[in-house]
Amino acid sequence: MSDRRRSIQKGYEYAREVYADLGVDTEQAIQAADVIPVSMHCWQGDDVTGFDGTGSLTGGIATTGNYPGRARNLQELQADILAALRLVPGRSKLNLHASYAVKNGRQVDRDAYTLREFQPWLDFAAENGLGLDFNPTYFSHPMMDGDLSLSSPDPVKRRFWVEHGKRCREIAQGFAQALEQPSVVNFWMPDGTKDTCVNTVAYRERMTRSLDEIFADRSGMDIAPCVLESKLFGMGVESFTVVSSEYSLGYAQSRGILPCLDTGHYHPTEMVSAKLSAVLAFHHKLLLHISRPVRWDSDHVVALDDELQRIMDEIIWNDYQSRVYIGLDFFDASINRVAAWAIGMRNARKALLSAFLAPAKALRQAEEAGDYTGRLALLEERRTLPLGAVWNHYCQSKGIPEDGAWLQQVRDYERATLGVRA
Ligand code: RNT
Ligand code: ZN
Repeated sequence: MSDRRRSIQKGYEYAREVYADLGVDTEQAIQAADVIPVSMHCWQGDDVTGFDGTGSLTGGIATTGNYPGRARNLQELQADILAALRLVPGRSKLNLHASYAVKNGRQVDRDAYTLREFQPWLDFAAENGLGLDFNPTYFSHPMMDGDLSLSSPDPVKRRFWVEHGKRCREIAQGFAQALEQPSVVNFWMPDGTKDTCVNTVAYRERMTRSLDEIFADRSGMDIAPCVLESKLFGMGVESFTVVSSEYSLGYAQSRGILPCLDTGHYHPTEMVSAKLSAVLAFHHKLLLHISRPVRWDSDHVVALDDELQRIMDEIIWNDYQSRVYIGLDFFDASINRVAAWAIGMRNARKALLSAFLAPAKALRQAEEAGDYTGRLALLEERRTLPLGAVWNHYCQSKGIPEDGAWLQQVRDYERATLGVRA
């Protein structure tokens, strides 16, 4: 046995005792965390460029940085996704955007896509034991009306995008049937205005009519649940966003679909972790887009910060596992993109593991007894429990490189593969 292996084992033995003293079984925690699906977004690998669009990113979102090695085609993107997933323990799904359609020279546009354009992705998912989630792409396309899609005053453009939404539902249903697991379809549209909008009602009425058409057919909602993602603002769309938080919550509730909460889509002091039990008091399920906003919706790589931990604590401590779909959504082009994926995914999984390892029972007992002093003391001590020792043991037991070991694999991959992309 290598020295490193031995020291991870020793660390784990110590950690197991520490957690046992708090009434927590580390093996059970590992098992429970391992089976929770986390959906990895495909768009970190190519800076949200996709294969079918104008090549430039629109819709008020942006990637910054020009780190070498961006994936430029299906083969490169799939290879990079696998390189990242080799560094992530637990059950993963892949979250695709419609702009990653594989047309192979066919003249077919987004309003007419079928499963055929996504067959290579479906094969890839099946071969690698991945679930698939899906997103219509309402940006980077000539049929966008500036930053308007489903709320555009132009009926031809609106029609095109309504049809796109319907096609995406059909495709996701195909994914779900083939992979025998749900495929979540997330609708995000950048629709809004740069400057003060004086007829906000007209935009919202058009949006509602378009969405109602897309969701009129209720079949397949169980295997391909539909979700509406809200937003506060985008670049060039600063003053008015049609699908704001209130709109998305109200629409989803009244129409029997789900809301999506993206952690970057609120005012800077508003926390998604604080919204989960409020939203789930009235909605059956929701989708999370976990990102990291730095001063604005900057989509930095997900860090293991207080907010990520609070989100996972809320999910796990409240037994919301089956009611919250967890997806990641960030795009950083300033660092190695495979490493960006690995860091974000490993952090999401670490926070999940930490939520299961936390002395939740003791914390609740303190709270119920009115012992807020004890609650705070334990919450603070929880921060320095030996999570890393359990994590490294978990990684090792799954054949995934532990902390300190995975980055070398990325560097090797960079030297052999990313670095030779001209
Ligand atoms: C944009 C939304 C949306 C996108 C992806 C690419 O602000 O967060 O989810 O990031 O669909
Ligand atoms: Zn998002």
